[in-house]
Amino acid sequence: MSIYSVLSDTSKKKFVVLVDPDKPSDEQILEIVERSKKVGVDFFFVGGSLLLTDSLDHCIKLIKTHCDIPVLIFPGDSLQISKWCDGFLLLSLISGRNSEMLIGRHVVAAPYLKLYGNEIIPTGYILVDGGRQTSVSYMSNTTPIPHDKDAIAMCTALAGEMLGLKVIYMDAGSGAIEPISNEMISKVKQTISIPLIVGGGIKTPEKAAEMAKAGADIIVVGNALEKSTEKLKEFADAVHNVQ
Ligand code: 1GP
Repeated sequence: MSIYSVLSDTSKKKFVVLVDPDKPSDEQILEIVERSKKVGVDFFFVGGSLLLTDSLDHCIKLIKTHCDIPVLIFPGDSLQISKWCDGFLLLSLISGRNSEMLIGRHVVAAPYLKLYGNEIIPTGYILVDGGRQTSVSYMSNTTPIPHDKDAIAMCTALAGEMLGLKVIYMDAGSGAIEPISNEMISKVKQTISIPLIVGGGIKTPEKAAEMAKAGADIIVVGNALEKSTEKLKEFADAVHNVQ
């Protein structure tokens, strides 16, 4: 079964754990994997705005040798490519006007992605202001959509769908103070017919459930689980229990 066919089955909400390959030790990664298996985490996203080590391959292989949960690369730049992943979110940063992030880096990455045979998920990536400048907005040299400008987010997502992108990922950025509002999620969801991934600054299972209820098909959590995976089950259950 292709990754996209699972991603696009919006009949059941999905929960994703984001792993920054630089940060956790092998022991921590294995702990995340063991807990994730028990609670039915749907995917791992692996990547970061700026990696300081060449840990990407190692991290993906470690996860994959210990579980069957699909691993998708959520790339911070065109260096974050691996033949070991199950899928690759080919992000076009459609909230920005930096041509490198819209198409430039993709040109560099494309031959490697073809060589490795990764399943490509063409993704409309939309950054939304989460109350402070995040690594991703700084590194991508783009301005996020203002937090309360729902109409801009709706039209951006719609244009992404019309261009043929297969999923929309709305992100307040890792460690955002304010996650994306339920109103914006709900309006974007009503505007598009492709799956909607939402992440950035989601600190509690209750918030994750609220955002899934508002219309997010897939919820991504990174930071809140980095120091401790204690709440992983609560997060996964909170999202999975939303009808
Ligand atoms: C960031 O959406 C992800 O790109 C996750 O954000 O680390 O704040 O959970 P957090």
